[in-house]
Amino acid sequence: MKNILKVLAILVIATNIAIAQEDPSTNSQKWTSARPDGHAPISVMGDHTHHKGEWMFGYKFMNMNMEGLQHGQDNIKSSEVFNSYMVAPKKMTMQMHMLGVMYAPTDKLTLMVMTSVLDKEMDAYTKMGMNFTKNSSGFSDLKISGLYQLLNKNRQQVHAQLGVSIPTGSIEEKDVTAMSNKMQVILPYPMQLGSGTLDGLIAINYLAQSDYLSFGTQLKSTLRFGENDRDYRFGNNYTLNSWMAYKAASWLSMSARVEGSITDEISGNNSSLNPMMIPAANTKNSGAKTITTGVGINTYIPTGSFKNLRFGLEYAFPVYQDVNGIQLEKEETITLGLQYSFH
Ligand SMILES: [Cu+2]
Repeated sequence: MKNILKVLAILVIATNIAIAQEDPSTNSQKWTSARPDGHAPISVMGDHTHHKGEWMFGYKFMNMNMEGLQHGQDNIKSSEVFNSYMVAPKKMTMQMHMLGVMYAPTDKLTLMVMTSVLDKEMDAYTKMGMNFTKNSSGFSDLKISGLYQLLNKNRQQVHAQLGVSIPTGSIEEKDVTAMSNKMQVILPYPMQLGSGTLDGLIAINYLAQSDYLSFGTQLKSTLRFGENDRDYRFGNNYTLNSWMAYKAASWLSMSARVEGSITDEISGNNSSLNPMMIPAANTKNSGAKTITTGVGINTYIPTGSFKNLRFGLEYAFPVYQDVNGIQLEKEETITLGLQYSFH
């Protein structure tokens, strides 16, 4: 993990030097979003701001896969799970449809609202080898944020995000399992759709660009307070996300991204869940430290009647994961999205 952080630090410094040296005559210019890499890789949220009076509508689709078992940093066999639990998870997929609206009442302030629909599926099996599938789907939490521009000069921008996540997502998702005698029972923590708590979102972004390169970094945290109606609270999350992009044409850029993320353990517990049933029903098997990398493309229409229409695609995969207790292992995440902005 240390080596990866070192590589990341060197990349950050090298890009900044490259950007600073490339064209000194443009140093007085402002940072601009009017280019394909004017937006971050499509998986990143809150990476850009808008000009006064500008609207943006966006749709993103994310597909995340998890498969195989992990204990801390190590892969384990199901027999290790069955020593302590009745059921072992096999794989889980999460699909997310996100709809977002952005509006800038001033050049300094951009407002952002995002709602999403989740579709989760977990395959698991009992010690006796009986396979079964659990599903949950519906709206997740509603996120409302303000993005405030703190600096925009020398082709660099700094902006902060302050927001709230309103618990519109259900924490009462139920399904029939192999162990529930055909009854609907409450599903484990990762299968729920919302946090059930009012959460704070806070982030700071730094963006820089030159004629052909751009760089961005975002430090973000999701801070959760209190306890939900089921007497628990998901762990806080802290993320450092950095990306670089190369503008290959006026309409196309290619990006690379590295994200370090820490999620704390769940506190409290839902007393309707049996913590001996499946690892995901036990709060000690929650939270992780991960490093994820991603490669992607952005396209942008710079002129004509579809001006400011964007498409982005990113493929991301973990290069390091250290989970608390026993959890499913993260595999790839694919994100794609369309964004359209207008005055
Ligand atoms: Cu936008």
